[in-house]
Amino acid sequence: MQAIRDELDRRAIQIMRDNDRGGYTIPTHGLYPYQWNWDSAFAALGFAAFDPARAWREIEILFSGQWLDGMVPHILFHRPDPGYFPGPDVWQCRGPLPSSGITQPPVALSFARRLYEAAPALGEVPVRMLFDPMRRWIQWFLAWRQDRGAICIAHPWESGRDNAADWDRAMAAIDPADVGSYERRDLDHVHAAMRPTKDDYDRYIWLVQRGRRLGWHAPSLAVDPPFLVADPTMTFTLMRGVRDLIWLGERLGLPTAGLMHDLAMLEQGAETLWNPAIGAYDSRNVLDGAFSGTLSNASFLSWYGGIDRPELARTLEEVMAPLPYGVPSLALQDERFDPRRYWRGPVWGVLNMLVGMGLEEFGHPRGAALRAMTARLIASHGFAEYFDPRDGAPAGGGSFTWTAAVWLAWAG
Ligand code: 9WN
Repeated sequence: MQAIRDELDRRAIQIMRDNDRGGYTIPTHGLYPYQWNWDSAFAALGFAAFDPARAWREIEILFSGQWLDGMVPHILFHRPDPGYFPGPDVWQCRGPLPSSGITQPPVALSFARRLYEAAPALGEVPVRMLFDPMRRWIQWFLAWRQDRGAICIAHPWESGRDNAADWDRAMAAIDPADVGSYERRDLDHVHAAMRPTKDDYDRYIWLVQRGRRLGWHAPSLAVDPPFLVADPTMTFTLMRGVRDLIWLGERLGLPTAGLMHDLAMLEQGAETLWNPAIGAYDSRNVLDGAFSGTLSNASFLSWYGGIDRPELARTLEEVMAPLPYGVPSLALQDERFDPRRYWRGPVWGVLNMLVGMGLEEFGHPRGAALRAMTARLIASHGFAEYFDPRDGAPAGGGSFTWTAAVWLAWAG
């Protein structure tokens, strides 16, 4: 058993090294050749297991792309690569580095605390350096992505759960007739049945074209937004990030004024995402006020955010019961469940980890069970991007950084 573990450790470390581009890590060769925001944060946790200084470098480079208004982009295009669409020429953003014009779930805030806790002497300087940039990112979320205290996405890619069923109705309200022609590159790497559809992509690109037309200027983008959905992923990862930043500030004597108030607001915001009809947290379309009625893996992030909810534990039991490898991106019971299509059914190591870590912190036995299931999944099916939740068949890209990181930081 120990020999198998050691071999998996070795393979995970090798994947992280192969995907290292010198200070930042790509998610996987070919399909995703740039630095992605939340992937990088997971990468940092993976590096922390064998190279803590390299772990901090990952986060520092991520923040080197922060915009003047505080946003930390979802992709940093350090070196042009024609293998990914849409690249920097399509986004046309004007941050300090070529980047996309939207953000991603701010797990980097919380993982900075984990890195610090693992090696306080090494972490003190980076935390002091990153503290104000981290606060400014939080303020950006509250200024430009907040509705009734919940945190919203202005593009499905912001949630990190691109084609989740959560956005179906909100996406259907967009008419992308004038999107023009474009060439997808993802289908060169992964079978179309495992990726978002053309209808999805037309809308993704149409939203990028709108942002570009408005110069990615936050106040202009906020006028009559065509897509705005309050999302449990964003709300709970930011809530957790604020808690962890308060912890770091108190530990190092850095200014935390205002953060307690932000936290209280996010806790109220989370209440607006509780959908009694499904007994779980749900996405809420800000434009028409309607819940999406979707049991996703993000529905169970409240423990990670710091909120325990007994009714939610019961719903989690029902969602996990029929499946062997953890929390699916869409419940099997949902008629839209599609076991290989990306965020519409497959199980993802990263989401299993966030849900599981939260449960473990509250002492729920399901947390340890989820960790064991994730370990079994990776040990038997490798370091894929995501997996079929029924039999664990690997799907999407292979040799994936965040799956390696989940093994090193949590499951293994
Ligand atoms: C768009 C890199 C990213 C992840 C997202 C995942 C996927 C991109 C894509 O890959 O999104 O951002 O092109 O499909 O949905 O969570 O960060 O791994």
